[in-house]
Amino acid sequence: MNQRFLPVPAPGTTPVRVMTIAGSDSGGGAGIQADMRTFALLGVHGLVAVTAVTVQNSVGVKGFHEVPLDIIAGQIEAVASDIGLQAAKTGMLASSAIIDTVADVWRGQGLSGSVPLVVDPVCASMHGDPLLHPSALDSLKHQLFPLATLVTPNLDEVRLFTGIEVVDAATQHDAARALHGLGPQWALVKGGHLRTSSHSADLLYNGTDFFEFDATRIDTGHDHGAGDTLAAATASALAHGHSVPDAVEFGKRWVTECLRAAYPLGQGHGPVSPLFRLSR
Ligand code: PXL
Repeated sequence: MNQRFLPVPAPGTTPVRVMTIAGSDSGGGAGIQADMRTFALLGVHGLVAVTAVTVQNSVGVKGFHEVPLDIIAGQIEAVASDIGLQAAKTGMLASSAIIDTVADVWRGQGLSGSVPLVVDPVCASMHGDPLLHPSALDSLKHQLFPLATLVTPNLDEVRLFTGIEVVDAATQHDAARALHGLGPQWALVKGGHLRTSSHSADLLYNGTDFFEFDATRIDTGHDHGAGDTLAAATASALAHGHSVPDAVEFGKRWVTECLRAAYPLGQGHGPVSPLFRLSR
């Protein structure tokens, strides 16, 4: 799929809808805010289920408040039963109880198997601040991964879920097999953090075939929200009916452009930026 953008809806027509089930970032660069930026600039309508409200800036996450379970379930049910959606992605889910709730509602609303679900298994911020209780790893693995069309862990998350330390192409393949064994239809092992090796491609696997995506490494100190943006753009392409390999290729191209356009913000790490799409 050699496409930079998705079809833009004509004014007054209802766009394709994509839901994010994720945490809010007060700094506006990651989480729900990153997803909504990408959704808007790709011309899809973003739907939101807020799971947690983080208190953070460019330097770190100072804390977070979890949204009550009935409100999380209610948000998903309200929009699924009325507005409808063509894809969804999950980000920060914070706790085992929230993960179980999201999985229950996903099945209960009949979305499982009919609406593509990208699970970005967010465990910590780029500063290393925890965004998921360690006790919730098992819930992600056992409740949500089996419902996922695609899981998109980074290498730290790969280690937490599979115990595999990815150091080269061989261990990256092992990790993709192990992740796929946890139940998602597709597993993407992002090589972006493999800084010690010349090998940094992303590897996608569906139990039969491997697809490799070359990484154009953009060296920027401002990559806050990169994982969220990749997952949001991939989900948007899935919502338009693209295959998983095509959607991942599209998402990678999009996040690479957003990394190129990343900007400084505050005293710490700035966000990747889909705002480049607005320049003519
Ligand atoms: O980029 C991962 C992420 C996801 N969601 C929220 C975050 C972060 C990183 O800080 O704050 C709410």
